[in-house]
Amino acid sequence: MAQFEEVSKQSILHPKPAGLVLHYGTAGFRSNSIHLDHIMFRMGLLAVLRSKKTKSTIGIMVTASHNPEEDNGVKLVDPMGEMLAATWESYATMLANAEQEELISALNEIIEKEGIDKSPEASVFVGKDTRSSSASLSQAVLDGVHALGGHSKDYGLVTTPQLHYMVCCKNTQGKYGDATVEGYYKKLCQAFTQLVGNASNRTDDQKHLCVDGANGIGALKLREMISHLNKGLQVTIFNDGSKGKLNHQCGADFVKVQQKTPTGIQVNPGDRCCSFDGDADRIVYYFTDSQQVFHLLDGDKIATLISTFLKELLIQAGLNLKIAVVQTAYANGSSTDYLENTMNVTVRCTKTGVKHLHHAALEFDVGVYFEANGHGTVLFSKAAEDKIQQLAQDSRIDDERKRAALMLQSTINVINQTVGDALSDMLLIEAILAIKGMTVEQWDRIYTDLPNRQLKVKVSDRRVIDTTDAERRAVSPAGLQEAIDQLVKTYRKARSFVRPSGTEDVVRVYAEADTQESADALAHEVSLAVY
Ligand code: 16G
Ligand code: ZN
Repeated sequence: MAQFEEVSKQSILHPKPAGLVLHYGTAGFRSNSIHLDHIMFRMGLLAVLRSKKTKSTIGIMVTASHNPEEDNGVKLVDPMGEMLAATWESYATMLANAEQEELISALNEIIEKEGIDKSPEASVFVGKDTRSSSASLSQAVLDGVHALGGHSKDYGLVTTPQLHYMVCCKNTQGKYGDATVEGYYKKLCQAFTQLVGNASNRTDDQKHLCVDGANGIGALKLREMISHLNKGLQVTIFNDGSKGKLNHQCGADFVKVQQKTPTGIQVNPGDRCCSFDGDADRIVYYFTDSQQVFHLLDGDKIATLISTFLKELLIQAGLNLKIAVVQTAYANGSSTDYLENTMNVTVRCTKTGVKHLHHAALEFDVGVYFEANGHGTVLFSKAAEDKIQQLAQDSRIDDERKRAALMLQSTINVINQTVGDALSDMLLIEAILAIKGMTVEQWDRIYTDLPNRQLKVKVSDRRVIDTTDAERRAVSPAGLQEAIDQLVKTYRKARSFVRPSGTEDVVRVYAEADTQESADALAHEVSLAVY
């Protein structure tokens, strides 16, 4: 490619520190922002190749999600708005770690292996979060795209799920919606308004929600979205970035891990609250009761609420569609038990990481997937969407079926099927609570979480731990699983597993049992067995 000269020239402006090695992990590259300039430039290059290969628009998001403000990161978005294909993750790692003088041959290697035709135009959508490093890092991405002759569209400050949405809209020629932030708000808000039209006599109290924006992009975008809602939702935004630091003692990850209210939020007992994470692809709900006890409604509770709602609608509509919930090993045992034995819903367990859940959810007509940490969405198969569409337009059916079909149709429109989306999930949850006339306390009482504990263990090499059965059992090192089994046996309703983290240099330990003391003790004992 004649462009290679330009790449060589430009790459000198984005030099790789010799010897630095980074990996494209579960959620792309993530590190302290000072190490990332060359990575960004090179991901711009890679996105151009991916775009030529798929003959589609590719997305690049500059964010480090719930990590501290000093960190940053980058992930690529594939044509339908999904995560980058696994084979390309290894190209990303290879390209990122090529020393300066090896860069062109690394590009050539990818072109050859993938048989990339150089002639198609390349198109790349770029977005960034509110971190102070994001502006210059996203410029480095754009430099990479342009150096290899690609076209770019810079969306500037957007949430991660908004960028996924734009990519999908563009590649489906607008069938999924308009590839603009305005189009995103219009689609979601219209569907929300239609849904809550089914809720009779909502009081102002029921319309009110407190949102912790993690001092990030979610707060900014929520404020924009609210203006499209015609007062259908009354939101008080805390941690909107005007004072506090991004993700510092706030946000969905903090609330989930610490199991407490974030700082910077003033609420009364019973107030319905939720927290976004730093790029607004996760959401968790919570409230404090009159005894000042904190109650968390995490991804499992959200999945239960949504799947119950959808199952009821499918029955009312008389539609025979297969619905399933996809979870990970972190799902609370009570949620799995409730879904399988009370709701009679199929439950699947996959490895941690959005792409695994997403993939499994695609196997069903209606696949609801959520990680306990609050990342999740609902996927409707093409066949399911068509059936719902047809029924909603059928003039011969009775009112109850019609109402259910229309609500299913609005649910399809309010949910961002490309990836977990805090803004979109929030609208769906708020609509369901309104339609069911349900308070956050009633939602919480659907089932009671088993007490649980998560710990991190630092070991010299976390990769010696290998797991199977969706990370629920360790196959190496020898003897570890047997030791865990023995420990679990000594507690009631207990379960525990260990897995190497995909994002940090630690081993994670999870334990649950009938009391908090037991869960804490079991987690501690298992972490000793890991050493
Ligand atoms: C990443 C994943 C998230 C997962 C987490 C686990 C994506 C977009 N994000 O943030 O789904 O829960 O990693 O981290 O896939 P861990 O491997 O360090 O426990
Ligand atoms: Zn995130």
